[in-house]
Amino acid sequence: MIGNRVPRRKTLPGAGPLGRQCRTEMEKGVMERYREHLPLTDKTPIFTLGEGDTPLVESRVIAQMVGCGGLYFKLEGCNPTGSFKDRGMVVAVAKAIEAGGTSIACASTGNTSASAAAYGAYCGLPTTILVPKGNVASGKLAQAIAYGARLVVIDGNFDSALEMVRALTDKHPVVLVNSVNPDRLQGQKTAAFEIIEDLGDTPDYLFIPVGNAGNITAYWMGFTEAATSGLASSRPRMMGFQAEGAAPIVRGKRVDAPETVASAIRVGNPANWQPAVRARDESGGTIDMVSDDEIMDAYTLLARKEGVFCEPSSAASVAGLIKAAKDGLDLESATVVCIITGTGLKDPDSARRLDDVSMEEHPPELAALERALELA
Ligand code: AN7
Repeated sequence: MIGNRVPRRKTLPGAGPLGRQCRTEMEKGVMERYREHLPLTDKTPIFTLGEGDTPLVESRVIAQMVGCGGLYFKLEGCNPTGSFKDRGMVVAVAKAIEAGGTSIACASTGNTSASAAAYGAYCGLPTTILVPKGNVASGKLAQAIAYGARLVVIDGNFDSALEMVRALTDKHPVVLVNSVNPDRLQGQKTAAFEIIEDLGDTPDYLFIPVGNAGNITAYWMGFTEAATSGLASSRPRMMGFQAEGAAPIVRGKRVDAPETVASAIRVGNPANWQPAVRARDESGGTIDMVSDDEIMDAYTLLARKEGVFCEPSSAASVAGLIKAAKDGLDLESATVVCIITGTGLKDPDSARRLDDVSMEEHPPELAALERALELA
């Protein structure tokens, strides 16, 4: 099969936010497309930067490795700022404007801040972001700077930055757009609808990285609503994965000094801890952990064998799948989706640290190049 995109059920093009006909679902954006499933009113401003409608790509190599009948990657890095955060941010910012908000703020391991900064810029809302010192991938910082956000570096970890921004927004008229804001999760749940539309029904398993635990909570909400409304016949088992050095849910207690190469999920006290545990238990799934080595192995495998370049945190879903298969999970007749939460371009330094990279220098002469490539 050359075109390995799953055929999407045909949906007739309708009018988008600008009142014109849209060629694609992506042009409509998450709010227009899923209007009746979201907490939108006549007063909610509807706009889009082109979020949602991300590809579901079939695996060739990893599917075989883990003995899986049907394995798909949901490429959330294809969202406008390169991560899944845009689905929720567009709704959170629209609701903030509807409520009369004039500025927004968040704490972030990087992707939330990039997304807030983009939608803040689009809507003309001053955006303040608090990031932990020294632990945000360079692409994400570049985005915050380019979009013109007020960037505050906190000499502490993500958990202390979140505490601070919660206190700040409690006290001042600034809207908090972290995933403790319920509108964020409402927007993020739309990814579950897309998976069901693409596959025709719910998958058997959903593998997903867990940091602050908002996304696993949002997917579970989406799958639950889809099953209740008859869009899907059942709900998947939710398989969440934390990094070993930042695995409070797995260990059952907060981690004061979380540490992992997967900086996006370097979280010691997840805000959505309890809802994530409910998603795990109600679905008959698991929340487990993977080591940094397992994460980087999956990261390399995804890029080199599947053509999917993601950031290390995103690879935690696939590392989790490989681990579960090794531990004996039988996936032969299962349909499995791994959420690839963010693009690899967010974190170029992680790619450059791969130690087996061959880079050589030659003079600009064909003969020298041919010798080097053993073609002459
Ligand atoms: C690529 O940006 O928490 O479990 O502040 O960026 O919903 O937190 C990012 C999280 C997975 C974990 N993959 O999602 C932030 C932030 C990527 C991420 C997660 C994040 P949650």
